Amino acid sequence: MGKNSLVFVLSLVVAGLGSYLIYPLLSTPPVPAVEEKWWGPGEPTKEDASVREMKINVSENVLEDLDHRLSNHLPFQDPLEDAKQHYGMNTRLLETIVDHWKTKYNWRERENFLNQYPHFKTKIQGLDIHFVHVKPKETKGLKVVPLLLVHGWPGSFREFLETIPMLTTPQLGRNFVFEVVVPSLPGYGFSDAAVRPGMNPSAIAVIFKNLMARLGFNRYYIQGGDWGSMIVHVMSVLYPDRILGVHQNMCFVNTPIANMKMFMASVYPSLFMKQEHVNLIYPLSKMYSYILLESGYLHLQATKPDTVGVALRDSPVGLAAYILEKFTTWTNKEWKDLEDGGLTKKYTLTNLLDNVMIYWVNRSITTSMRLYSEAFSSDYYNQQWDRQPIKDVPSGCLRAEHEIAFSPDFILEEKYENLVHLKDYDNVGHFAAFQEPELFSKDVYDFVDKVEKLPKEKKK
Ligand SMILES: *[C@@H]1O[C@H](CO)[C@@H](O)[C@H](O)[C@H]1NC(C)=O
Ligand SMILES: CC(=O)N[C@H]1CO[C@H](CO)[C@@H](O)[C@@H]1O
Repeated sequence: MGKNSLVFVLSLVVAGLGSYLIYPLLSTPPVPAVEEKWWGPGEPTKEDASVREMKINVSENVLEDLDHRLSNHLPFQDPLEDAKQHYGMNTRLLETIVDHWKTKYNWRERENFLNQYPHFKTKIQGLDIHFVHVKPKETKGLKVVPLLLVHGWPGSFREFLETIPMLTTPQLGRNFVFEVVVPSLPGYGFSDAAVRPGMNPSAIAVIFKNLMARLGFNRYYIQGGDWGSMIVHVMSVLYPDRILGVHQNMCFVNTPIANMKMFMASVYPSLFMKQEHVNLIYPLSKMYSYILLESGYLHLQATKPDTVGVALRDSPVGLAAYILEKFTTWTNKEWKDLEDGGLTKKYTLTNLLDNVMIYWVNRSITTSMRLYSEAFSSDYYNQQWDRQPIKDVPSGCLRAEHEIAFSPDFILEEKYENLVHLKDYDNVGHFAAFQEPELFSKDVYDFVDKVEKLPKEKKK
């Protein structure tokens, strides 16, 4: 064989091998089949399908025990000089939080606050699932639009409560109003936890589809951030005929092709995106070192949730430090440089402690953290949900400046094939609904408005 034909054959081999390797990355894998499993103890039984009203009413014992633990915790380790929040939550800040908890925070009052919304439980696939369900006050001449709001970790249904009055009250210039359903994820807050492995985001998607069906909703909108955004993504892929539109804060694409594109775009980023977005993700080394710095908890929870859970279930001050540290760093990247962690700039300590209490009163931190282990299991990973685009379901993204993961427009297009709404917000972080209830509600209204006005063939 001559030299030229050798080169030719070699090029063929390389091209063949290259496309063999790349092709599977370019094509969309089939939608994984998701079974309707039984997650409760024992064998599946015929289920009580009733929807029961419930009031949050924590027993006196739990509150006395909490008081005792708050008053008798061991002295905290002094922070290093000038450490701010760079070594984790600063214990001076924690002192302030615990002092507020002991002297100003009144759980019975907070129960009244939480109970102003109607709470329910219903049995689904062996688990008692808790949710808040609020109908609009006034509906004359308006279309009532069902909306499922899905929280993540370390949040709870609490994050959405301030948005409910706006979402369920008619707004000037809108011809629709929402009827909202806000569940606690299985293993979170007041929902039961699975007793066997496998409660991953797609399993939760099935449960929430069944919850909505139980309430008589077969066509509805869905919204989610954090794990909620993964769950609503899966719902949109599995149930496109039920989902009228999907709105996410934390729209994020994590496919091999998207990552390659991000890498290639780094050569000349301003060719691919607006300057303000360039600063958010480039240089990539800055973005990756941020991810490394802030994702230790994720690795821990994805591998040994039960070990760290022992300590967090035993110590309310430890639990508060662990949870509220995230409300500092994830709300604003710069708050790590503040002595007081910035928390009261966007939240009140009382509201933040409601969220901690929702983890404490039912000791749900361990079961909540297990979601990471299930979502990072090889079983779940092999289903490759990240690579499933949302095809026809109209999609909307609230893109916050301080979100923990940022995907620029040219990357989002890959996953959201019918993206009808994309809006950037400065000075907003990961917990958009909790942090900015008005802005958040308005963005959801704007999104649904756009979808409702779409020509028929673009709608679901
Ligand atoms: C909570 O439970 C206690 C004791 O069972 C009862 O006396 C009280 O009325 C309940 N409160 C609410 C708000 O249901
Ligand atoms: C799942 C679970 O343990 N739920 C309990 C959590 O706390 C509330 C309030 O005390 C109880 O009513 C639930 O039964």
